[in-house]
Amino acid sequence: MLKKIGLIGGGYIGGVLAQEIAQRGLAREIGMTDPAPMPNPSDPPERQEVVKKQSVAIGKCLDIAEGLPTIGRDIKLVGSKDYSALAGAELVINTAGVPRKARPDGTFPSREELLAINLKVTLEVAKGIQQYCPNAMIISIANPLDAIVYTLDKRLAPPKNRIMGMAGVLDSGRYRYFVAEAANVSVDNVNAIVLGGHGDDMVPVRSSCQIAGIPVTKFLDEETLAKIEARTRKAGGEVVGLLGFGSAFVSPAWAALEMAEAVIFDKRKILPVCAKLEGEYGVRGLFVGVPAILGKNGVEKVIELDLTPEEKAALEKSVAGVKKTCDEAEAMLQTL
Ligand code: TXD
Repeated sequence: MLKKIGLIGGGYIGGVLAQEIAQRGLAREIGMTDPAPMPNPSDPPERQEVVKKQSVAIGKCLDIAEGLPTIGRDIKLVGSKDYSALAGAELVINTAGVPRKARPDGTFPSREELLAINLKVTLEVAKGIQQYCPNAMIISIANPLDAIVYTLDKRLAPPKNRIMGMAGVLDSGRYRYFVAEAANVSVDNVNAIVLGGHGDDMVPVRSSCQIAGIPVTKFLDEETLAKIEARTRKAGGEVVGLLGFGSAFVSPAWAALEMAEAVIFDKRKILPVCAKLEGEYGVRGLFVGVPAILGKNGVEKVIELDLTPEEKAALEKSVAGVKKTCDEAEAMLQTL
């Protein structure tokens, strides 16, 4: 159990995180920060006064706190509109920013299209962490995932094992779920990993996908696997299109908590993590989804897989996409 976990952003994912951290007893204190709702300067002053007193973070914390006697947990919950609720956090999970949302015509933006708005938010987040919990381990979830982690790293420069992004556990979970469904076996039996950036070029690695230790190709034919891999790459968008109001939020929260638990309980669990690479997979200075051992020091070790030539080429393409978004982020940061 940690002394304190800080949650940056108290929206859909932040809400599930707080609820699950309380339920699982992962920390003695949860601090949640979110500026919402923000007064609109064009509203009448009376309305602005009302909004100033409202707070999603304080409200969600109070809601969960009032349920603690029912679930039998003694935990402290602190919410704030500024970043003060993060004070003393040993681990922070960042979800601050806007999610993808279906447009009226049913289309939706790519994760990369969120960059301009979420980059500004990320600069505030970095300041908040710097001020209130500069030594906290960081798990970042906000999109575009790889470029936001990269930006936090540029601003905060923590030891490279103490900052990571969550996407691979979710993307691999999606891959595993689709394989389990098609093969009609337990999700527990399916082992699979998705590498690369958290975009539509992510790389589901068929050569390391197994059912109870047996290669997946023994169970599913080429056509089925190709369809599953294509669906995995677009799985985030599938949920965005269905929900209409935003993006997936329960599965991403559970995925981040699998990472958090590996750290909190020093499990040394191998999970796909968006980690800073310094030569592994031929990549330097970028955050990319790769398998890594997660333990009390965060990213303890990046594991290099033997990939087929096709998988290697797919990973190179995905990394090129990550680099492009990070270069765009760098250029935008000059203007902010
Ligand atoms: O696999 C993954 N990494 C992801 C990432 C899977 C699904 C969703 N993913 C991304 O997570 C998504 O594209 C978003 O960028 C984040 C958060 O998604 P969520 O669904 O929780 O979005 P919400 O409900 O809009 O919550 C975001 C909250 C919202 O309440 C804002 O008021 C708040 O962030 N926000 C801020 N919090 C702190 N500090 C600042 N500056 C701030 N600005 C907005």
